[in-house]
Amino acid sequence: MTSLIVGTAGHIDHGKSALVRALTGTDPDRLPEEKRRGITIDLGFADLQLDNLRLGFVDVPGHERFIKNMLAGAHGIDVLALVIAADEGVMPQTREHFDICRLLGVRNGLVVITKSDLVEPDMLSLVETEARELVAGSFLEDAPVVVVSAKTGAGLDELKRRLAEIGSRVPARSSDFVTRLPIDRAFSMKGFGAVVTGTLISGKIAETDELELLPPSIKVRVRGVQVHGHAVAEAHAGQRTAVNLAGVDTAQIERGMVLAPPARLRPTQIIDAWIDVLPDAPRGVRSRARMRLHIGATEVLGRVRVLDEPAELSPGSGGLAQLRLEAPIVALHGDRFILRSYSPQQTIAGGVIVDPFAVKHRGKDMAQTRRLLRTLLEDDRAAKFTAFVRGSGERGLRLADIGAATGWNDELLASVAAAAQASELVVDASGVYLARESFDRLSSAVLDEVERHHKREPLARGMLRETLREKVFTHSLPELFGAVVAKLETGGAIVSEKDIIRAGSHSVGLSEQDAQLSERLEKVYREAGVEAPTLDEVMTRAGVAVAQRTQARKILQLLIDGKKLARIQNEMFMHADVVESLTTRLRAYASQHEPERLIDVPTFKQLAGVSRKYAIPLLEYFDREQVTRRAGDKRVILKLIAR
Ligand SMILES: Nc1nc2c(ncn2[C@@H]2O[C@H](COP(=O)(O)OP(=O)(O)OP(=O)(O)O)[C@@H](O)[C@H]2O)c(=O)[nH]1
Ligand SMILES: [Mg+2]
Repeated sequence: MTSLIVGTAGHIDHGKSALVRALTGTDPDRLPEEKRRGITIDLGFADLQLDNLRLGFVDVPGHERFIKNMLAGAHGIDVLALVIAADEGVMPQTREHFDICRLLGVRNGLVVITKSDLVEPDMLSLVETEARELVAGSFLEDAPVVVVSAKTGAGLDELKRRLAEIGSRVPARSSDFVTRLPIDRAFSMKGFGAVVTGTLISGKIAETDELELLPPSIKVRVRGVQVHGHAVAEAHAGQRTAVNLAGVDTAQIERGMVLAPPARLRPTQIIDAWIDVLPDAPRGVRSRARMRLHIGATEVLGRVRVLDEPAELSPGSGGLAQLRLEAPIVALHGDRFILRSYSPQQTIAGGVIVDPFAVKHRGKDMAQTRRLLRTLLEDDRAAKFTAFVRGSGERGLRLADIGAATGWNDELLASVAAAAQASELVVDASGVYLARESFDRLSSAVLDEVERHHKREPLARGMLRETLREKVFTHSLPELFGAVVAKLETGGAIVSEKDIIRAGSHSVGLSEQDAQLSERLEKVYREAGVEAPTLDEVMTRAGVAVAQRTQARKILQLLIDGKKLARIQNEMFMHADVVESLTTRLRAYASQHEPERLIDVPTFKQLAGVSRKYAIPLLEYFDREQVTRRAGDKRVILKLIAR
């Protein structure tokens, strides 16, 4: 069974609703005001079964004032029924509706000349000629023109035959996209709560599904699904769908919001797009002009900034532009939209979303921006993926970011990512996709930064990881820091030790004078043994002049970094050889006191030959180094564990 959406379009009073009723038996005009005034105000719905084909009708108002409502229904159309009354012929909204359907990318349909009972045959052929002229060069160029009367029923059987024929040729909706239902109606039903309806443009919705209502981003649960007034286990793409929702109040739901799987799609307010201005538009599209954007079932105000030169798109021309919206919407790459002027309200242009999560572009990057956006307009998905990633610069993109921009489902995302990586333009850095050139730029920025640090601080071991991250990676996704550093480490360009990063080639080079100073300092500590001197004493014993002390402290740090000195406590240092011989003595003592391996403080003082002043800090040092472990007022001497 194939489900398709048939949309009516045409001038006011041309018989659209009467036609839908004659075909389906359902009057699409449901509002009391519609019945009273005899015009359609808002969208109406009906359905028709033709053998294996299930047609969902979306009937739109012809009145110029209700074009906004017409647009909310026109976005999901598979098959257009362009209705022209035989007694009036082509009228302004015949043209405007047809323009809209063309700009929205409708690909199938036919022309229906209604009210045939009201005119003579030669009038009919005149209207038919007029209709042919209107659709010349469009997707309806070779479409059937069917003449009917809703009043007498003439031509209705032929119309059904034609609809079935067209329906059999419409390709199935792509299954590459995640579920999306733009909401065109929300109401509450006693005992059920919130119900929303819309054309399910991709994916499926089943009972108990968890979904998200966007833009407000509210988690909801599906309590029930209906298609054409009947409860179903699951609704499919291409069906008029009603969903009963738990987790939300009807008052929170507005036409134009979207149902999608949780955490997949994201609202946006800055969009890069391609715009085509209608050849007979009353004006062009200028930068900074305030306009109405109609997309899916929503309307939003915003300003346009033309990205191409010149900064105005004249009637009949097309170009890249940025849309800055006054409220968030859900839009995906490839979505079609309509632009209408703010006042008077006229249809000016249509377009396609290129990058739904755009940034404000800087003039100097404009050429590159335009190149990437043009690549995104082509069909090659791997090239699109690469363009999205390159467009993100040094920030990088996660797969979920590309999913939110395109609506591609997991399988498609994975296969396109693989294809894009094969091109070698894209690097997968710990789940963040980054353009090769950005990866290289970040890598050389790291090397430059580290080198600069070594130049500035030749006696320092290297640079703090955090400082490096702050200097180079402020605009990148957090995973990138580790990924770039790891890559540079593997190549040997840098070495990272705990919280310090240094160049692979960096060794602290000492001048002749500093080397002598270093030796003198080391000698002082070696000779002091366990009687660790204060820093002042060290300076005096090593003969360091007051003016030299800052330098001497740096050299002390190098001795610590190089593990020549051990920090016992604060500024109490001992030579590493001294500590090591103490460790050896401790272990020898332990092996004579198996299996307890216990030692108390007085015994340790004796063994080490130190006073209490040094004994306690030393024992605490050994605890930290896991040579000993405190057990009451004694210590267990731990066994040496081979690493
Ligand atoms: N004689 C005759 N009258 C028709 C026919 N179809 C519609 N009408 C009449 O034309 C008027 C308008 O018909 P609708 O179906 O409401 O027109 P519409 O295109 O839906 O109008 P809007 O929705 O307001 O744009 C009504 O009075 C209908 O009864 C037809 O085939 N023959
Ligand atoms: Mg109507």
